[in-house]
Amino acid sequence: MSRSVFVGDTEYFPGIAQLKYEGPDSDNPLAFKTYDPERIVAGKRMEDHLRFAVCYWHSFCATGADPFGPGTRHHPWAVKNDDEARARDRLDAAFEFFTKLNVPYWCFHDFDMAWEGASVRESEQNLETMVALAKERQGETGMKLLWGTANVFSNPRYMNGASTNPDFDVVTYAASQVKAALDATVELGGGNYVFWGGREGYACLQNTDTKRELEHLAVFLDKAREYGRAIGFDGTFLIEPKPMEPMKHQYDFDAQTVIGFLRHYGLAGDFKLNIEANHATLAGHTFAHDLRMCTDAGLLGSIDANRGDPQNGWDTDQFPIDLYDTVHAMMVVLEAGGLEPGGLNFDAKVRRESTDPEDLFIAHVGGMDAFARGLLIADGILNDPRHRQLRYDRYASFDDGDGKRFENGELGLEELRNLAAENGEPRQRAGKQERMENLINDYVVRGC
Ligand code: XUL
Ligand code: CO
Repeated sequence: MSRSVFVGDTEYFPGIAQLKYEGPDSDNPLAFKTYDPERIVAGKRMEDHLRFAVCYWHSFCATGADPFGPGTRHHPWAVKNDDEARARDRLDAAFEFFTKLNVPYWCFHDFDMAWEGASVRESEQNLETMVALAKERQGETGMKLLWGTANVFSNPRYMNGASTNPDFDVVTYAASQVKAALDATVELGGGNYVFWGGREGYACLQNTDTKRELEHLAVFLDKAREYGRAIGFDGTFLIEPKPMEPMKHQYDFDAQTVIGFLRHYGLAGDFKLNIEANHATLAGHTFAHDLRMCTDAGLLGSIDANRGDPQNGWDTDQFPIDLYDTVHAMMVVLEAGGLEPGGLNFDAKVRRESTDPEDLFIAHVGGMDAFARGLLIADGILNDPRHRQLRYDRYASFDDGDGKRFENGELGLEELRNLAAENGEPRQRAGKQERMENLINDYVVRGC
C-alpha cells in the first residue's frame, strides 16, 4: 500500500518514517518482525485477516492521568487555546500516526474527534466540522473507518446512565449524540457502529428499576437501528460487553448475556458483538471464551484488542502481547471464517510511564506482531489433523445411530433410559486436555 504519511502543515512524529516489515531478525523496534500485510495465510493477505484499527481516544486524547496524578504525556497537538484548532491538530496528528503505522482502519468517539458545544446544535456542528476534515484526510491517506461511536458516559449528565437513565431528558440527550455519531459514521463510510454501555447499569440495586431500564435500552437500540438503516447505514451495529467499571454492575455483562438480550428483543442480526479482551477477563472468562460464545451464535462482529493485568482486577487496557491469548483468539476467528466487516481495534493505551512519542508506535508494533504470530500459529494448529481429532472425534458417538437421533430430537427420555439400561456403564473416554495443550505449545515454538 503506498500512502502519503504526512498530512496538514506540521509533522507530529518527526524522525519516524512509515513502518515496514523487516522480518524476525530485525532489531529495529520500529519495524514489524512478523506482521507482513502482503503475506498470504489461509488464502488471504495478513492485512485482510487482521484488519487492524487504531483508536483515537487512548492514543491522541488520553495523557496518562490517573486518580493519583495528572497526565505525563505532552501532546504537541494539544497546545493551542482554541477548541477547534486543537481538534484539527489532533486529527492531523492521528492521521499521520495511522499512515506511518500503516494500518488500514481507525475508530473514534464523537467527542474524541470534536469538542462538545453549549447546545445540541452546537455539538452537532462541531462534529460536522471535524467529520468534513476527517473525510478529506481519509481521501488523502486511504484510511478507512472501522467504527464510530458516541461517548455517552463521560459528561456528568450521564452519571446515572444514558439510554437507561431514570430521567427521560437525559435519554433524549443521549439520543441526540447517537444520531449525530451515526450521521458521522455514515458520512465517513464506517463499516460498523459501536454501543459500549458505559454507565448502562447500576451502582445500587435497591434504588434501580432494572426491568424498566433494560426495556429502555432495548427501545433505544431499536430506534437507533431504525434511524441508521433509514440514513443508509448498511454496516453492523455492535454491542461491546463489559461486566463492571464504571458501574458496579453493567447490563451488557458478557457475551452470553448480550446474546440473550439481543435475541430476546429481536435485535440479533442487525446487532452483533464487539468483544474486548480485558472486558472478557473482567467477567471471569478468557478472551477466547467470549469470542467462541459469539461465533457459536453467529454474532461475532469485531474485536477490541488489548489485555488486562493478571494481578489487577480492573480494565488496564494494556497492549496485547500474550501469545496464548492471540493464538486462542485467532483459532476462534479463523474457524468462524474471519472478522469482516469487523476488525481488530487496539482499544489499548501505553503505560503512564511510556512518555516518548515512539512508545506509541512500539506498543502498536508489539500488538500487531502478537496478532500476526497468533494468526500464523492458529492456522498451523487448525490444519493439523490431530487438532481436529482431539476436538471433534470426542463427539463421534453423535455422528450416527442413536446419538444422531438424539441430536435430531427423535429420542424421548424413556428411550434414552432404555438405551442406558441396555448398554450398561459407558466406557471411560479421556478428554486429552494435556495432549491438546502440548500440541498447541509445539506450534507456538515452531511458530511463524
Ligand atoms: C471502555 C471501552 C470503550 C469502548 C468504546 O472500556 O472499551 O473505549 O470501546 O466506547
Ligand atoms: Co473497547
